[in-house]
Formats: sequence, C-alpha cells, structure tokens
Amino acid sequence: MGIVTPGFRGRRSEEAAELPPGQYLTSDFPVLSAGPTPQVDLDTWTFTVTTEGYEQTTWTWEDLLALPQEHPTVDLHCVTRWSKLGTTWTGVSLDVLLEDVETAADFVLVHSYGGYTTNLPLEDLLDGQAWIVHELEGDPLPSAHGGPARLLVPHLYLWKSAKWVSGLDLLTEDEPGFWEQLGYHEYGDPWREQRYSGD
Ligand SMILES: Nc1nc2c(c(=O)[nH]1)N[C@H]1C(S)=C(S)[C@@H](COP(=O)(O)O)O[C@H]1N2
Ligand SMILES: [Mo]
Repeated sequence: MGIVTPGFRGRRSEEAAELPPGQYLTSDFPVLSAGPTPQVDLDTWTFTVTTEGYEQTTWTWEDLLALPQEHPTVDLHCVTRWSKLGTTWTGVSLDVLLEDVETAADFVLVHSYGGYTTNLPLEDLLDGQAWIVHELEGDPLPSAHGGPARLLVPHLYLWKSAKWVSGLDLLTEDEPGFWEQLGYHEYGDPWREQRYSGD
C-alpha cells in the first residue's frame, strides 16, 4: 500500500497516465507522409464504400457535408512515438456512412488518393470510434494533414488514419495495407504497444 504525499502527484505523472507506453507528448503536429501530397479537387472528390459483393455507395463532397456532423476531441498516437492530446475535428461518423450498407464483411482495406492503403477490422470503424473528418480545430483540414478529408480512427496508431481518403473496401478476408505489408502490426493498438508485426 503506497502513501501518497499531497503535492507529489504533479503534472508530469498526470500526463504520463494519459500516454500509451513508449510515447512522448508533443504540442506541435508533425506531418508524416510516405509520398507526395495529392491535390484533390472538391468538385471531383468522392468517397466510395465497396462491399464484398462489389456493391458500391459513393458520396460527393456535397453529400458528405449534408450528413450529420460530429466534433470529436481525441488524442493521437503515432508509432514514431509522438502523441498529441485533445485535437478537435469535424466530420461524419462511419456509423452514419455505413448505416445502409449491407455487408457480412469483417475486414476493411482503406484507400487513399495517391495510393496509400491501410487495413483494420470493420468493428473498429463502428460504435462511435471513427470518422471521415474534413476540419481540424474549426478550419478546413490542411492538405498536409490529409485534406480535403481523412479517416480518423484515434484508438489505433495514427498510420491507420488514412489521409486523403477515397474509399473503403469491405472484405471477408483481411488484406494488409501499405505499412502492414512493410512489417507494422496488423492491428496497432497503442495501449498494447502493437508497433510491429509480432508485438
Ligand atoms: N494517405 C496517407 N495517409 C497516411 C500516411 C500516408 O503516408 N499517406 N501516413 C500515415 C502515418 S504513418 C501517420 S503517422 C499519419 C500522420 O498524419 P499527420 O501527417 O497528419 O501527422 O498519417 C497516416 N496516414
Ligand atoms: Mo506514422
């Protein structure tokens, strides 16, 4: 049984309690991209969900903005060990986008303009855990951070939050994405420190 001295539990330990293992806190917002930033025109932007039976549902930019908007405030954890707490976004919940999509799939391969992909279980996109976001701190999402729109799935390492998102393939069998093929963990839970395949 430990004795807690008043005043001993300082800011440092409070911050440490909020951070997954092996992460450090940063207040800036580093940019990490595997390739050039694609320029995506809002007039031609689409987001397409393709089911395992190749049924497609496509939203235009106008369609996306007409859906109910949420304002999640979330912590970000990058596998390169920086974490940024309390970022606020605007976007549409995947619960809304997938509401009328008929599927028996368990897995998702996320696609981006520019060719980036990442995979995750479908259930990790549901129940208020993921959004297609287009604003950061009330401003249009900067293209370096994935604008016009990116996936935000903050309970997994940030490489799962595909920037410049263009669509989701709903799959009955898991398929590794870009970093997952290069040895990163297939799931990527920061609290279990699942950085690399086998962690
Ligand atoms: N399309 C695309 N999305 C991406 C990436 C990328 O290279 N291309 N990098 C991923 C990685 S590894 C990280 S850590 C985050 C970084 O997001 P940020 O640049 O907004 O910090 O984006 C993720 N999404
Ligand atoms: Mo990353």
